[in-house]
Amino acid sequence: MDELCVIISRDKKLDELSSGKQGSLDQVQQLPPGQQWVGPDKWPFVGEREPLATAEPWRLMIHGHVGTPCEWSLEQLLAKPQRSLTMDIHCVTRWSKLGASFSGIPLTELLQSAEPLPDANFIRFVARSARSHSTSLPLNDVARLNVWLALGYEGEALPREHGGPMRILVPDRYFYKSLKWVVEIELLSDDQLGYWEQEAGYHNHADPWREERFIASNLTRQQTARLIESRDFRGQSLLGFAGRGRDLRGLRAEAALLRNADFRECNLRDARFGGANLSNARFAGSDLRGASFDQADLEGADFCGADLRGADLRALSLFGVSFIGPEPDAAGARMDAETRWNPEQFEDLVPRQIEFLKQQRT
Ligand SMILES: Nc1nc2c(c(=O)[nH]1)N[C@H]1C(S)=C(S)[C@@H](COP(=O)(O)O)O[C@H]1N2
Ligand SMILES: [Mo]
Repeated sequence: MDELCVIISRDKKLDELSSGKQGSLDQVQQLPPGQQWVGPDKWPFVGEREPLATAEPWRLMIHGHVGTPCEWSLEQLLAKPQRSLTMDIHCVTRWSKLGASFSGIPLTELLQSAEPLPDANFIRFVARSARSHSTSLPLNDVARLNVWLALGYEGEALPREHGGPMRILVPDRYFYKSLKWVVEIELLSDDQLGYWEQEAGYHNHADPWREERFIASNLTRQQTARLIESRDFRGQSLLGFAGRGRDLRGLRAEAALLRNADFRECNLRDARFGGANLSNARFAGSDLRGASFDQADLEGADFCGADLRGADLRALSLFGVSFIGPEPDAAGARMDAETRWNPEQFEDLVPRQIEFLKQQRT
């Protein structure tokens, strides 16, 4: 998981910019927070260096939740009208390359042929590489962000080390969403975390303008990877932890600071949150069977649709907690006779929530 990065000092960058080598000082303003301009005509290599060596000709397929699975050879793709895309590249390792010009095909065009089904919510890209590298996006982002299949770079074929003969480009996301050597595109109803997102704790949303680099913004990449591997969050400060959809079964998070954490759709069976600060944390759709929140601060936490069977909710504060959404047909949290809470804390809750909890005991 070694990433190469080129970092030049801000002063050197300003020198280069003002000596007119590329662009103008305006470019400094074009950089998202925490990024540095890589310099004129530079493009570092990051991650895997080469595709899998195979004699099979290049092709691209779209499958999964589609009406018409499709497959194209490289020649067929190159025979389609090639359009140009100029974009800024922002690598999570803090270098940015501005105004890179590519040619290729907008991905929406290829997706139209495959006829995505109504339950297709996510798109996953898989590389022809030794580790079948992958990444994913919400399907809506393909049109919104102008996602591209790139086949050329600055008038030439896309260099092999940079993903040639074809790669995905996702403007306005960190470059780890731009998969090199794409061979397979799969439409999914539920998201599946990609390689860096799963292994290194890279943020699954990856918006460089919001600095969504890692699932916990105050940790380094190594710390994040260790954290996920160990599932030991005890006593750690992880404000805004972006863990949506993760398998965190058996998590130890006693006394952790997890305000605003996103635990939606997580496996959190038997997780221990004793004494943790979970104010405004989101648990919608997560599996919390057997989890313990003993003396945790749950102010404003959202448990709508969570599975709380056997969970211990004798928390410090339930002020503003939701177990059921405001809509008349909303799915409430699932509870059973083993779910424990303090009835004295009902006064922390609004009437709709109290009514819901009472129904669980009748
Ligand atoms: N197949 C594949 N695609 C990948 C990666 C990888 O390791 N393998 N790394 C990602 C990361 S982290 C970055 S920053 C960019 C780097 O692309 P580049 O080497 O062309 O600069 O590719 C992305 N796509
Ligand atoms: Mo990256």
